[in-house]
Amino acid sequence: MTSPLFQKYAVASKHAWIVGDIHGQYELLLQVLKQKGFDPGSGDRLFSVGDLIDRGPDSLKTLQLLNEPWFYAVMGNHEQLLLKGLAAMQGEGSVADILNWQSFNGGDWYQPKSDTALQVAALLEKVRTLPIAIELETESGRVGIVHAAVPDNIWLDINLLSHADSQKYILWNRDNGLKARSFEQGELPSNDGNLHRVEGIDKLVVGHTIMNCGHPVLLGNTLYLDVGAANGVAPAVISASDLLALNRQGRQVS
Ligand SMILES: [Mn+2]
Repeated sequence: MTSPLFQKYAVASKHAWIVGDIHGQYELLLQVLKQKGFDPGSGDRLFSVGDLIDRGPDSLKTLQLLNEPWFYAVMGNHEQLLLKGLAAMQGEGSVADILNWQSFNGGDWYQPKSDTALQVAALLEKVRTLPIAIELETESGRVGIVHAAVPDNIWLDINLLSHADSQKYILWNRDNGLKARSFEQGELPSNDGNLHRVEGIDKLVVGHTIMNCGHPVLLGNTLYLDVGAANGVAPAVISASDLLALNRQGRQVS
């Protein structure tokens, strides 16, 4: 059960690392990877929840991570904004698609007919074919990765993935992310694993909704990994082995 939209990888949990939203923070990402001892030469691989680009200083460099053999990503809503914006610049779409990316969502690093534009064009097929979901199968359990959320808290009906409505939900929905934020702020009484559990997967990792507390938040079996790279915070990185060992009581995830 695999498709271009849903990619599965069998990988040792200690070699699978997951990174939250990067948003152009290339240097900060490299620092974190160094700190964590991430080493592609030893077989380490990095899986991204999407939103590689926009808002931070080095969006082209973070998009070019797609060229690295050790780097994998699901599509984020910012990659979708880029695709729609670029299509509109070619006459397939509306001015609103361009403004929505470039004026309202940090896509102003891209200038048509520039050297950057040429380099983005060289990556476009890779962006267009990013999966919506990735599943890691490790010796310690299975990890699901999508950008924002999974419909009905169920992992994951592959038939949903080709529907535009489901894709929109998976890339944009903030309901659970806002719950995680409320939980961290003490506004949600229970972190009962059953209440907030996503069925059909051991751990789910998402980004998209910034955890204002500045560290990842675990609610149920979902780890919310966007710590605010859009605002200049270093992207959060965790190994699958650490992730799978987290219990639902864990508040602070370093
Ligand atoms: Mn996002």
